[in-house]
Amino acid sequence: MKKALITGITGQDGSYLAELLLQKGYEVHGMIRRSSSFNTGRINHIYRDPHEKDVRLFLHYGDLNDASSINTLLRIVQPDEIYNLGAQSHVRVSFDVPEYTGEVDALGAVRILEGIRETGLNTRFYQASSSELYGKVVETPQRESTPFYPRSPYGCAKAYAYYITQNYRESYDIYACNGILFNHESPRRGETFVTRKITRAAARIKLGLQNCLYLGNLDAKRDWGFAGDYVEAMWLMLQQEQADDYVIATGETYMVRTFAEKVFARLGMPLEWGGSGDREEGVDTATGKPLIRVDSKYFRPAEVDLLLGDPSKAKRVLGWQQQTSFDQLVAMMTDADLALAEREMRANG
Ligand code: NDP
Ligand code: GDR
Repeated sequence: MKKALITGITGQDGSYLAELLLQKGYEVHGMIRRSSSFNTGRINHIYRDPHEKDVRLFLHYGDLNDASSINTLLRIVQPDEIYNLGAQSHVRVSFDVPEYTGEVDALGAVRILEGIRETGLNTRFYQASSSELYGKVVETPQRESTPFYPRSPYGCAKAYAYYITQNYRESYDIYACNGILFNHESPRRGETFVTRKITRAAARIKLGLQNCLYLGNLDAKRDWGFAGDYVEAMWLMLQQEQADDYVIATGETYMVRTFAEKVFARLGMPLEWGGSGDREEGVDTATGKPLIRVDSKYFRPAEVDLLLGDPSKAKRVLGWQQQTSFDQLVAMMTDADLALAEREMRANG
């Protein structure tokens, strides 16, 4: 039975990847952080008491900032594959906590790679690299050969992790891959990322639980896919003869405002746009009520205006194919958040 270790197992991607690896018959070990309230909500449905029979999912306390916890985990688990998904993953927040973001997102990766090198384990390593590496537009669509121009402390930290992963591959012959993943979303997406923030608020507005949604830059363009499709690509990268780096994307890009329009339209509240800049509003065409307003506090000191990825290498070499379209993603997330808002309303009486 193959053993995998996942950092960031409690996050969006970690939960989908753990499901996938369990389905494939792996023994799955996840690093979790101690927190004062439960942070395992995304994996509770697959977790079983380790005293039961045939349990294949095990959770261990640790932290990417704590090399000794990483080394202990490597020694006791001896994983065949490590997926390094743990990160301070919010770009806007990285401007508030730049040093911490570097510790976790940049040095976290080298702590694991050093652990692999030191223990001499024959472990394959996946690094969660990001389209934020591309940052300011140099060329589109962005592909493996496109130069990097990160625009945030998060992007800079991920650039270090990207290069150190390549460096350990070349220096020590470690099977180490970078998945350069473009934005991917799901009903399990953190609630402060823009897609989920929109679907959650729109559903609550629909049910009268909230009046208005405040957003930042409506004109940013993103290449949004479904997280469930993208974790398959992570696994495929570690099953090849040679380690390499791959872009995973849909090849389509949409503005934040388009995502919002589609969500509100699906809920029967088609929007029209009025005002401009900080005063721009998304107005309900039926009632004339502003449902979206712009708040400049959500603008970033430096923005990534346009992401559009070219996944042709992953298609050609890995045989990876996206399964979920943009419209299906919008529908899936909107419907899930409507159901959640309905539960919230029932709970409130
Ligand atoms: P999430 O924010 O949902 O999950 C991040 C995970 O990292 C959580 O499990 C979190 O734990 C954990 N974590 C945070 N800090 C530490 C730490 N110091 N030590 C150990 N674990 C830590 O992110 P996603 O699932 O969306 O993304 C997964 C990875 O992929 C991240 O590295 C992200 O930067 C990268 N990425 C994501 C993309 C996307 O569009 N989703 C695109 C490209 C890259 P806790 O639950 O306790 O907070
Ligand atoms: P991103 O995702 O920064 O691309 O990073 P996010 O959803 O946070 O922002 C996408 C775009 O939407 C604009 N935006 C807003 N964003 C947020 N969060 N909140 C708002 O209110 C808002 N209004 C407009 C942003 O300015 C931005 O242009 C995600 C993360 O998952 C990273 O970890 C990952 O590496 C990249 O995707 C690829």
